Amino acid sequence: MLSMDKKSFKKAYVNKFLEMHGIELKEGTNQQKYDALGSLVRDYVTREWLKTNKKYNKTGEKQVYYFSMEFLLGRLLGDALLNIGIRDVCKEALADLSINLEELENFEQDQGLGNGGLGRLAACFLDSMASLNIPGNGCGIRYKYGFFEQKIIDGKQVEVSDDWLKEGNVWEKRKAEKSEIVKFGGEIKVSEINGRLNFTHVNFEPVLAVPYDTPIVGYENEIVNTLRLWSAEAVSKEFDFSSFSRGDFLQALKYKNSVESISQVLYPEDSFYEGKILRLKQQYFFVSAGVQSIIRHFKKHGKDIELFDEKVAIHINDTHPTLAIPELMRILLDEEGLEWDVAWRITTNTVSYTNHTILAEALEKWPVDMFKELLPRIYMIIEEINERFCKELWARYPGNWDKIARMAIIADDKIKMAHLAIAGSHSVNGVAKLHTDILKKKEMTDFYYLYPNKFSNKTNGITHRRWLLKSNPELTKLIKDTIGDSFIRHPIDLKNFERHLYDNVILEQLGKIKKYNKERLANVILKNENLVIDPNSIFDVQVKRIHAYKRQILNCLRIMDLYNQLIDNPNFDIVPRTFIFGGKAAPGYYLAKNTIELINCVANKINNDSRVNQKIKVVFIQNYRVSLAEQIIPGTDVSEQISTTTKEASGTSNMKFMMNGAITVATLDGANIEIRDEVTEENIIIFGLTEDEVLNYYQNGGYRSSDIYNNDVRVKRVIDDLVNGKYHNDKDKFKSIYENLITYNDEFFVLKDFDSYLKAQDKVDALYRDNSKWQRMCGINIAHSGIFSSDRTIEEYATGIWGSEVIYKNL
Ligand code: 26W
Repeated sequence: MLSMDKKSFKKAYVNKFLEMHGIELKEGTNQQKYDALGSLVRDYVTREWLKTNKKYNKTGEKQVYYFSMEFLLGRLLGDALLNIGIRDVCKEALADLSINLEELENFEQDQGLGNGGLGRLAACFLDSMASLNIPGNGCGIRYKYGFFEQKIIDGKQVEVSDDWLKEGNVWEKRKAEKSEIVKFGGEIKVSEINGRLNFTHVNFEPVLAVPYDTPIVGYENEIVNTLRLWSAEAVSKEFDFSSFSRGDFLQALKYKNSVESISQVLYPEDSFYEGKILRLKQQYFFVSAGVQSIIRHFKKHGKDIELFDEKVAIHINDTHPTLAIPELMRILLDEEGLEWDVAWRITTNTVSYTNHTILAEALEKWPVDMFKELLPRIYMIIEEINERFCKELWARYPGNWDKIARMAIIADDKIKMAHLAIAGSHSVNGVAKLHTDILKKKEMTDFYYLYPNKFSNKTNGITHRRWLLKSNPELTKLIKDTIGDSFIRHPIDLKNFERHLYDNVILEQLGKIKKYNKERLANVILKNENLVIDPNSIFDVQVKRIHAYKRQILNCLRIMDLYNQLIDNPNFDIVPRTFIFGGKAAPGYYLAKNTIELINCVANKINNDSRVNQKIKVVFIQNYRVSLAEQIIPGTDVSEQISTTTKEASGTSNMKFMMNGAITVATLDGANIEIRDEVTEENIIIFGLTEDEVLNYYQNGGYRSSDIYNNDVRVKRVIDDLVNGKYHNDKDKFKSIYENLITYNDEFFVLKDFDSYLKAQDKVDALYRDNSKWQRMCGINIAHSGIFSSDRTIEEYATGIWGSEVIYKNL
């Protein structure tokens, strides 16, 4: 923890400002003030960063490298201030200078290099590794353009590119001297030298991978770890082009553009695999650069390559970085000259893999022809891995061709990345108990029987530092004042809060804090959406990617039904509610975009109908992202976690909401089940089909959505409302939703769960009327959220998978 008083901070800040901008503080813009503050804090962090690296080099501790296509960090200033322990000093010092810290923080662009759950999980994990003193590094891509910015125009999503670097980025440090060369295309020349095959890559296209390092600050422990993101550049003129002809000027320009496109933009799909060659290039690009730099660092410190797996763990975040396996093999075989079996032992001991989805359409399968041409040597190695793996299968299941074909890494001219990831790693995990069970008994069952010991569950978590301490300081203070601050280092201690939930003063304070946060959120909505909402109404929130399986449509149909009821019966007594939605649709995902439009049309109709708009309102907040989530979640009463059971691997926003005292309305899916187990049935509202029912329908059929349409008048009415012009002049506007639910038999059981969902919502209404009961439920959720801190998750990875030495020197 940095010790710093207000006076010296003020002095340092004023100096920094002057030095950077050459003008006086009072003449500066807020952007300039932010830049100076960021730069000052970065300087403080840099000192500890250097110290940490020195310490790691000295102790030679095992290093973990978390490989991920996505890191969804959000803003860094507030986090860094909190973690180095000077947030309060800084806030007060700035206030003396008439500067509001929170206002300045808004000038930081979100680092939005991820789509959703998987990318944000990677960010929470980095924070927990640093805070638990685990030598953990991130490895990914420095996309020039992050996840697109969403604008809603005439109710429709419009995508705008996210030029997040335009004002500069004080947090990153370009390390040109640590660049690596990544080779694409070309041919492999095979020769024999001293009885050993030798592979030489010729005529390849070289790409320069330049690392940009970002500090990841641990919580008050003087540890600063590194996130290394790679940027693709053309190799310099000095590069030896003997094996690669750049030809004329136009050729050179073409080469430059093609190289730079590699780290140009993040793919905005998070559930749909689209075998694009550029994505394959991205994957090999960062994985190759990452593995090369790990080996270079390892050897620089004079270590024996055969002990590599004792000192290095590489974790792959879903299958996207699976090429780390053949890339490590390539280096160990071709550059280090190891025998296959030794290289394979080292590789599999080093690599571990997490699966994040069972959606079949998200599985990566690269076409052999495309792959071979782009990565000839890597393909040869995968072929060899496949051959040896199939031999192992043959020995185990002689004659069972079906099984072997099903499990092979290469089949039907495709490379199945999940199979390669399982065969080439020592550990495979799912992200919640239910998800892991489904992997074992369905999706990966053949592999589970082959390698039962490789499989384990690691339920996701969230960093309570960002999602409680930073985003909800008022609640944090109440908890601290009530149970002390041990929960900050041991989030499980939040349990001590439960004892106090029979104290009316505490309940009242909980209510006051929620109200305050709702007022703040109402202001954000007023500012961003120009809509007035009532902080006395229930804030009912569903914010996440828009996807059929997450069932925003179920939520929307329920609102349409409520609207019908209120019109039919003006005396219908409900607690006023504000329905808040947010989330982005993949640009090519028509149904998801249509869903956004429906929500906006329903909002427009309801909000302008004076018969109901004092009781219900609907808001779609544009451009949902990490920094907005931090403002929405503390001000939420009801958290909507309503995915079709079995489809949501875990979910993590469910954990953020509970930690901030919201009541969850949930299906028994993903981590919702574990939340229920923690808080008990009385403190969560569960509805919908069970796992067995869903799996049974998928396996044996028997569900007909039209039967429900014909038999439930409320369902019939809202479905008809989709296509009768009620919400849009163009009656065909929401035809895709109608067809999805009726013509195509409602793959995600929206209509099947409709009745049960309405009952769940009635329960919310009834419970909310009993204020102290409601506050107590909220308190119980907070008290039981500690287990969902990513510190718990990371401890499980560290001890169960990575073999890191977990040292809690600050406890
Ligand atoms: C190939 C395109 C693509 C890109 C990303 C397919 C799939 C993905 C991710 C695996 C999708 C994702 O973010 N999954 C989410 O991961 C979270 C963290 O484990 C879970 O909490 C969510 O339930 C899961 O949907």
